[in-house]
Amino acid sequence: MLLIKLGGSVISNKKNYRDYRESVVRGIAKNLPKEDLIVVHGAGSFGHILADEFKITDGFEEWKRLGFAKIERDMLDLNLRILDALVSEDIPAVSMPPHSFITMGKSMNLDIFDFLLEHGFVPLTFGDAVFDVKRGINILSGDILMMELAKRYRPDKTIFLTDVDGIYTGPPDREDSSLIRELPRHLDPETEIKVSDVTGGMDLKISVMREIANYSKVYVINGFHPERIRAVLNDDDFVGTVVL
Ligand code: ATP
Ligand code: IP8
Repeated sequence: MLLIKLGGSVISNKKNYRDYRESVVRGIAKNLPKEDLIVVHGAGSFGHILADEFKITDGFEEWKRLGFAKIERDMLDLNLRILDALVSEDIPAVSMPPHSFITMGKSMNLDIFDFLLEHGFVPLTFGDAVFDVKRGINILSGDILMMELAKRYRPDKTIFLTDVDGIYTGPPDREDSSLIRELPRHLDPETEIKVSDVTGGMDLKISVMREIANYSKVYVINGFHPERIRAVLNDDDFVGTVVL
């Protein structure tokens, strides 16, 4: 089985609200297997901009209600576009919007995924704005869904697509940063020096990837070069990072 996350930085331009990258997503869809597959996508500029503006992770307040509703609308819009790209490539994808079946603070019931997979469907889910037992509302990251799905299904391969070639020793646009080809999942002093300059969202993502590496072989590759998905699936040489 392949578990893949289409990162928000690939499917959208994160700087511009609702700026979708249609041809990129269609290119990715063409390179995906048609079965034994679970697809997760990020929110990119369809989710993060309003999530920050309405401080969704700080919990519910009345003034946030419309912002929350707009994020749900935008995420369903993004999800439908991705669903269309998959189905157009004859991938039998079925969408599972997290806000309709996951409440944060309760155990995550993913049983429905068993039914989909048993019947040969391809589950499609995404990072979403969801309800939360304690805070009322919150953000559930697609990376957390990746972790839960990897734990449950132990896919042979797990791929994260981002807008750069893989995990770098520091900010990818800095001249002294270099691509890390192999990242051990276990923390050891030598590797920690390598990734010591990784900041922000990527820092958290790396912990998730390391956790997933206990259940699956994890790859980080550039979604703007979708042929690299095939290379990973065929065990050919590829440009990117493997976490093992
Ligand atoms: P989302 O979480 O919205 O789905 P995503 O999965 O595509 O998005 P981001 O959170 O945007 O991922 O993280 C990818 C970004 O992290 C890249 O654009 C890259 O510039 C940045 N980044 C920062 N430090 C590093 C690093 N050391 N290695 C790789 N990328 C890094
Ligand atoms: O892009 C975040 O999911 P992610 C979801 O996978 C929202 O981190 C709505 C911001």
